[in-house]
Amino acid sequence: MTIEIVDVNITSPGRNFVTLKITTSDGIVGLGDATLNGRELAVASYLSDHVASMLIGRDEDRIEDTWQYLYRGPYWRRGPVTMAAIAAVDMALWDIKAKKAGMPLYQLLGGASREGVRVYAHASGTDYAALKNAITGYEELGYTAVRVQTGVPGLGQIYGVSNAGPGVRYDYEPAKRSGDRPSEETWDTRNYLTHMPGVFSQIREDFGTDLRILHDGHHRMSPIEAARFAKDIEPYDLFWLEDCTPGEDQTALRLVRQHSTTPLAIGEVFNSVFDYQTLITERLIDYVRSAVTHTGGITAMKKLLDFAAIYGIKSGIHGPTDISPVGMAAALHLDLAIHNFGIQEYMPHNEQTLEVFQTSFTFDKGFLHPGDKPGLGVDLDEDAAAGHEYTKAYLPVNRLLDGTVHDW
Ligand code: CS2
Ligand code: MG
Repeated sequence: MTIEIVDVNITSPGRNFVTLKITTSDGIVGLGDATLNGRELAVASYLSDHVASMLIGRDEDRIEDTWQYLYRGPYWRRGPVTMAAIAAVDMALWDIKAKKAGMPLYQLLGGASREGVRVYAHASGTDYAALKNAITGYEELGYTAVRVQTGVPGLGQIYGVSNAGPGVRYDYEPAKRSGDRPSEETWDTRNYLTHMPGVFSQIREDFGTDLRILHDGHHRMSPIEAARFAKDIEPYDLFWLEDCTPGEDQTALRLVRQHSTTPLAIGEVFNSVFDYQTLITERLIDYVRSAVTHTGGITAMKKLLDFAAIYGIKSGIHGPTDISPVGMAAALHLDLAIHNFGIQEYMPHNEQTLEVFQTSFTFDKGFLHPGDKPGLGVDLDEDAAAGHEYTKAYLPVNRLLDGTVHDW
């Protein structure tokens, strides 16, 4: 059998998603997530204009060869657009292979190493009262781990904080439909460094020591600021401090490690194992944060996580709402199968999205399972998808109080 049809689907049920659909000569369909928040059309074009035609007629079973063909063939290497496109093809071919085998993908990856996948939710609030309300809400839903983000005195809307009032879903969509220019937010690291340790102290006082607390620094601190912050929050026993510095400066983490045992997670903006080489071989991180969608797919992610396992480093796969349910399913199948699983991020998609993408996920007491349908276990309703037209949306640009552009 061979690859016969390659379609790129763009839909926007509340936010933009790009999905690759591959159909074999026997009519078997595979799906791959190609969503890159804010640059969706770049990946869609890479697939439509440069990849689709070269896949037609290829043997769909030759997943590794196709991966190498798409990685080495174009000559130009790596980058978020290229690796998201390769990831989509790879996910779709694994989806097809598992469907042909009549089993859920995790079985092809070595079978289940655990009964379920522990997930963490995004708890946020503009102030501590709203944050406490969100944490309480997620604990009542059965979550055992929450990421906590809160407003910082003196600053307006900042990263990761939902403005939803008490009693509503606590999530948020970071990409804003703001026309041709991104929205802008302001930031002050000093206010943040001063404010946050008290927030973690209050959370431990209100929720005790069992709850796994995660926090995302979102690339904003300098190495010495990150070292001070990781040291200051050490008493509050975080499960991880994420993206404390811009991750591409890999050796910056040496300074943080010298001052703190707070576990570190990095990598959601990475797209290749080479982005991690120093971080992993020097044990500068504890969790690998990449998304399957942004790192070349299941083939590449499994190799990356096996490399990390040699150094005692675990998975913490990226799973915000800008990873589609297809990309989330790929993560869950890997999470279930690998030995060095850490935790899985889970921002539940909205109802509109779940009408477009039908998943077989089940949630029970803080653990998620991808289900046992053959393949990834996700179906794409193209009629429902057609009802949600692409709308340009960008992630905000961040500026310091003096106007200097800063990491968002
Ligand atoms: C965040 C993401 O989930 C996270 O850890 O860093 O929500 C990130 O802001 C978005 O994926 C950007 O599109
Ligand atoms: Mg993050």
